[in-house]
Amino acid sequence: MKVFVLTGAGISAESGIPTFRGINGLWKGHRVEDVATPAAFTKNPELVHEFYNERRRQFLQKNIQPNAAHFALAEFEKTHADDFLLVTQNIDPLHFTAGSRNVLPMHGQLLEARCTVTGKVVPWTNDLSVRTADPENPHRIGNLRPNVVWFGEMPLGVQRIQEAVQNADLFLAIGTSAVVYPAAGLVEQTPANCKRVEINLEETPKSDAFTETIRGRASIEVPKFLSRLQA
Ligand code: BJW
Repeated sequence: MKVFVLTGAGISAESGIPTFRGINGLWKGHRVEDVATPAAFTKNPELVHEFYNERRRQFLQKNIQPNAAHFALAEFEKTHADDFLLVTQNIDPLHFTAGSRNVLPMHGQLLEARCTVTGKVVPWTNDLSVRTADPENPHRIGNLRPNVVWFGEMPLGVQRIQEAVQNADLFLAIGTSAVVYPAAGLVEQTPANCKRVEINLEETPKSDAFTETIRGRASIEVPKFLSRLQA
């Protein structure tokens, strides 16, 4: 069975990381759409750096840990290693911390920085600012940005994602609002005979495209669904 899993902010909500479009989905009065763009970074890089610095610091707090949904996916992968792809829109490290291996973070990772001149990506756990020096070229100042994908930028691994989704036997979407493309459109690219399952607290604009919708918390419903699948 070829398994394709797509995760969004909802899977990390119970680990203490706020979702984007929930009740507390605003950051200091800004919508994510107004901060997570190349134009916002050009216009006000300090504001954008501050947004990501706060989130990076949060990701590094000891109390931010994977929950039962992350762990259940990592365990499931062990028995489906060859036919399993976990595409996450999340920039947090929780799937990796939980032990998942075949993970494709399509919107990048916040614990990495990228040089805007060379494109080189390096692990990064400190704050960034317009005064940050590139550790490899200390004379280069202010060229590092968070290695994340903003609106209008190309998500990572799109070709691999499309190939996998077009061959999937099971497509499982967990905790994503299905409003941001191309992730939102993936369910519609699955083969006709693919089992398509959505796990979310709420209905989404794509719920009708699924063959099964499970309403509930990821930490409860993901382990339950995966153990039902293996039974
Ligand atoms: C729970 C739960 C619990 C809570 N248990 N559930 C087609 C149509 C219209 C527009 C476009 C289009 N194609 C492209 C666009 C433009 C744009 C776009 O989609 N705009 C829309 C807003 C309309 N897309 C892009 O620009 C993308 N690039 C692109 O398309 O390039 C061209 C291309 C062409 C062809 C092929 C391929 C590419 C780039 C998008 C980049 C998005 N970046 C962000 C920021 C990343 C960095 C950061 O984190 O700051 O990614 S935006 C933000 O939204 C972040 C997320 O990954 C993404 C999705 O959010 P997500 O994960 O769904 O979170 P929420 O908060 O929205 O939802 C949480 C859900 O969980 C809710 O449903 C809750 O109910 C649920 N939940 N607790 C279960 N405990």
